[in-house]
Amino acid sequence: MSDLVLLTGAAGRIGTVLRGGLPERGWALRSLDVVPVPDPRPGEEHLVADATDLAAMAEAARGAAAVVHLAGISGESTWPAIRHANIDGTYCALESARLAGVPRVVLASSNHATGYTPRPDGGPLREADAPPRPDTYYGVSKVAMEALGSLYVDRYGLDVVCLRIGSAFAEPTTVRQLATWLSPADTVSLVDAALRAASPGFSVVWGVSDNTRRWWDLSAAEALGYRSDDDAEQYAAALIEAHGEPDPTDPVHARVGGEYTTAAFDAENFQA
Ligand code: 15L
Repeated sequence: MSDLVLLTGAAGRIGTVLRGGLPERGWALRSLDVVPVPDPRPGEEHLVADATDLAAMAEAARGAAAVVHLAGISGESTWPAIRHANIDGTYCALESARLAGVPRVVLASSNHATGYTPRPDGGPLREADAPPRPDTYYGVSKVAMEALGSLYVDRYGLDVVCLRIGSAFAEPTTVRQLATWLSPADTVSLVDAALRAASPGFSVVWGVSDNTRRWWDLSAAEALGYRSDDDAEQYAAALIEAHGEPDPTDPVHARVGGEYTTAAFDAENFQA
C-alpha cells in the first residue's frame, strides 16, 4: 500500500500540526493549500491549489493512499462563504478520491455538527446519541460533510472517518476547553489511527483528549486504535483562577457546541 497522504488545508492550524507529526508515523505527505506551505520538509510534496477546484483536487489525489481533508473555514461565517468553502470543498475531497481511486478519506468534522446536543445527566455522550444538531451555518456544513461521507461509503465503498474535533489548539485557553481540548500530539494520534484502522467503513468519532472533565465518549475513537496521551487538567488551576468555575447550567457548558449555541453566533453577526 502507498503511504502517501494528500493533506488539504495543510498550511492551517491543524495542518501544521499534522505536517509535523504524520511523517514521524511513517506517512509521506502531499500538502495542499491555497497559500504555499511554509518550510516544506525534505520529501514533502507541496501544491498550491484550491480544494474546491475538482480538477486540481483529482490531479492532486492521484497515487495517494488517503485524503485527509482539513481545508475550509474553521468557524462561523456567512452562508455563501460556508457553502462554498466547506460544502463544495468536502464534495471535491470525496469526489476527487473516487475519481483517483483513493480508498480512504479522513474528514475534519466538528463538535458543532451536533452543537445543540445537551450534556447528558449520566455517563459520557456517545456519537450514536448525538445525531446531527448543528449550532451554526458552520455546524450545518459539518453535518453535510458527514452526510457526504456516508454517501461515498454506501455508494462507492470508500472508507470515510469523520472526526468531530473538539478544541484543537496548542493548549486550552477557556474553561470549556478543559473538557473539549484535543492536544496537538493527540491530533496526530487520532488522524494516524483513522488512517490505519482496518476497514472502518463509515465512522464518526469525537476528537478529544482524555481530559479529566471530558464528557464526550472515547470508545469509538479507541476502537479505531486511538490512544490519548494528554489531559487538559494541568491547565485547570490557572484557567479557573482567571475565569471562575464553570457553571453547569450555562449553555456554554451544558451543550456540546458551547459558545456557538449563544446569541453571539446569530446570523446578524455573520453577514456578507
Ligand atoms: C471548531 O470546530 C473550530 O474549528 C474551532 O475554532 C473551535 O471553535 C472549536 O470548534 C471549539 O468548539 O472549541
